[in-house]
Amino acid sequence: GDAVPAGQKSSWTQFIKSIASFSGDLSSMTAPPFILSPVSLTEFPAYWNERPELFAAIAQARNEEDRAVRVLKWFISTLKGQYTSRNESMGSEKKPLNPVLGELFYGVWPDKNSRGTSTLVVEQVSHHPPITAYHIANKAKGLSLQGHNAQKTTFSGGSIIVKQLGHAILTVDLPGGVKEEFLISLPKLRIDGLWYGSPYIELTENSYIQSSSGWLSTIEYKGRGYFSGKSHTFKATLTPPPGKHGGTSTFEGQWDTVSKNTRSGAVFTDVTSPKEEVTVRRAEDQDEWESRRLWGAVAKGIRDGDFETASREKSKIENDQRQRRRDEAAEGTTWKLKHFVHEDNDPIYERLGRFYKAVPPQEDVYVFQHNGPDLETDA
Ligand code: 0T9
Repeated sequence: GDAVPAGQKSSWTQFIKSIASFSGDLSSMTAPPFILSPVSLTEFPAYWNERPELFAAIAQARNEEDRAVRVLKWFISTLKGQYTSRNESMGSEKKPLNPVLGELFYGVWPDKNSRGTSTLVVEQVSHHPPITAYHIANKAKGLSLQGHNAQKTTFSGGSIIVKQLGHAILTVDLPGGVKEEFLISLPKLRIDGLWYGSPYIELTENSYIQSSSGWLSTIEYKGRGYFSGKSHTFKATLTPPPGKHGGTSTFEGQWDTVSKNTRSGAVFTDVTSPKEEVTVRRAEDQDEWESRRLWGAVAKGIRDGDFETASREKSKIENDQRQRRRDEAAEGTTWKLKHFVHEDNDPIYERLGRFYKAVPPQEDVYVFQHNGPDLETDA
């Protein structure tokens, strides 16, 4: 099984070798055409809300434990979109477009069956290294998710190992002005299938969801050949606040299909039904910094197999970026973020991360300024 097109075999081998010998920012490396995706990384935060009804359902919880269960259920149900959707839509994992500083992505999931409207604001807050900040809100349900993402990649045993940097905080508004927070850590990934030119992701090690109520989900990821013999396997353990006895529950199965409550056998997550992609304005109607308009000509080139046009248009964007950085340096100014403010320390991460001994013990944060476009009325 070799998915590398005849004319690109040597450039693919060359590309893999250069990954192997150089660990660092893969996003800026030039890859052979067949592995290019026409989608920018700024679109990826939309994966968090492609099951809007599961997100909204967090607001319907009866108590703290029930809320922690619903948050876990929503989280597990996003993994299929996050980590296998390129394989489904394009046949394999592909190299996304590397966002430029200031790139934006806006979207909405309209209200339906009284789940409320949810809105998405994404901004590329750093180019080198690439860092993407996002905010998702369902105002009617009092839910918001704020986070940022970066990656540290290494090469080992023929696979790319991706350590995700950054974290997400889910905030739930409770009656009486009380807020409950959930610190969500991000799993480590391994990209396999490289030699055959058909990369795919497997999740490894653990990730955590720590609630300010004290409930903690520990999610353990395994691939083929481990505890179930199937790929995309996980086991999640939900434990009560320190000092509270009993009440531990476990869930296991495949994050890309079905999982069950270990004790009762009841279905926990089922992502075999279609997901709901975010609604985005037509590229022609977008602002020039919005992802699909900014990358429009490059994306068209990639889709049409016209890689000469794609690479010419990509160079235009990169040259424009270089000129902007030179102008800023000459004027002694720096690029101003539009929707987020960077802070060196996230007090919520620090407070909640202590429960599970988060590494590192402190992280920075990009605080959303609540100045996104009026996406709710557009919907
Ligand atoms: C956050 C997600 C992340 C972004 C992507 C590693 C990766 C960039 C980051 C972690 C999302 O919530 C989830 C899914 C997929 C991740 C990407 C997969 C991938 O391959 C890229 C890297 C930078 C590459 O493009 C590697 C080269 C390529 C030839 C392998 C397909």
